[in-house]
Amino acid sequence: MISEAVELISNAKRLRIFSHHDADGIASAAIAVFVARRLGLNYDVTIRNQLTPQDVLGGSDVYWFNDMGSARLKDMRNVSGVVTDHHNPIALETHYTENGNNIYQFNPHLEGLDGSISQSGSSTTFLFSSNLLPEVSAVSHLPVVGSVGDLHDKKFGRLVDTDGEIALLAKNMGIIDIKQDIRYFGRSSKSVSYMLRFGNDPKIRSLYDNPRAVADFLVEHGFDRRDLKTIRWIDLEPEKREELITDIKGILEREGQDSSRLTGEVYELNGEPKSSMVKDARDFSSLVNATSRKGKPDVGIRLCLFERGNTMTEALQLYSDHLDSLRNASRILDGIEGKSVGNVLYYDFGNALENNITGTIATRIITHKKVPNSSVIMVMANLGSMKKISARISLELSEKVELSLLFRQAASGLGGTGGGHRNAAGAIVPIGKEGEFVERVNELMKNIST
Ligand SMILES: [Mn+2]
Repeated sequence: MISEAVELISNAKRLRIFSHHDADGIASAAIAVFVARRLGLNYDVTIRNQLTPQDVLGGSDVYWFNDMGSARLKDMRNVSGVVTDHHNPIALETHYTENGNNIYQFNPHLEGLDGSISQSGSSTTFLFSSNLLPEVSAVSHLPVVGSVGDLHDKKFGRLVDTDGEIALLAKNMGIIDIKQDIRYFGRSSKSVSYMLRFGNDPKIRSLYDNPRAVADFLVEHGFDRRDLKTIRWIDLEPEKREELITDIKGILEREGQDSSRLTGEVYELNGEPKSSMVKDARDFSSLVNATSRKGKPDVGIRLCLFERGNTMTEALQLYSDHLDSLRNASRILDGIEGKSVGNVLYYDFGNALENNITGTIATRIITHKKVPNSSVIMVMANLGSMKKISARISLELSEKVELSLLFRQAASGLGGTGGGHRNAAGAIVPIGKEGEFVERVNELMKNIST
């Protein structure tokens, strides 16, 4: 199967690369672009939140869908190409030939792996690409960026299975460094005080969202008050990091929390100077993600493929704009009442939220608000005549529930579509049907827990 798929791409007169709009998708697109360039193919790239009906109609070109496509196989017509995805697939064939299609599908779910932990979209693209072009290992940092962007390191405190193996390859290639360190977000992009204030896995109860307590803690550890806003984790000497980690673990234990989650594997890009805001792979992924959310995914792709200078300047501006959007959304969120139907807690922003950050906001709510482990968090926004819905559930609940299947089931019959992962899913339904969608999800949840 792989050799047929390799042949199909290699011989493409025109290659149409499609990819998802998050960091994992952009990293995947960058890998595909790297391959297409090296093979001298004529190609173009389209970044989508969701594939349009037009995208799946096929034609004489060869298609390569990345970090998306598996949920839409049954909508495809006369498509010749490859799907490298890790979202829950709607058809389990590696060679999908219904409806005039000639599609090779590579997806960890077909190998018995959990696509939400073991193998990201960019890892899937990378794995397939290594058959097309061995030199693709030169961009083996990209699956690491994509995997941490999709939070694949969250459950075990490190990347595992295929994602972990590719990280090791990137390390052996000298492209990334793997370290044991604090796992809070922002090692190279935020101040230490920001990290301790908003670090949430685990939350330091006495410091969480408590700037004064954080400042006192850091001053006690020899920090100058004037540096608190600027000094980053990555600027600290190893001994200082050790000292802080030991003391934070002590606090966590006194607070009765699992301190082992504080540290784990972190990934640094060797090509970035230490002063870089995106030395840390997770910080890099959030920058790449921001370029795409702000409508400039090409900037993210170029960053992935080592362009710096003006590209970096533009990316940093987009990142700052993206943070403004998120701050705005948080403000609106504070003024909006979540509505509950059984275990579903949902927030409908209508037109008040950019519809490409519903997932980001859902992640924020489940991470930062006090919500029960049994809740399904949904964030909704208008998308033309449709309602875009993004949902998150806790890792605990996702042991029992495959949210993507539940969303697919709830949306079908309402004139909508749904899909995604075990713990993070999305749906689009016609405006006016969202109430019914919530009811259906709640009913389906009941069947599972009883
Ligand atoms: Mn992905």
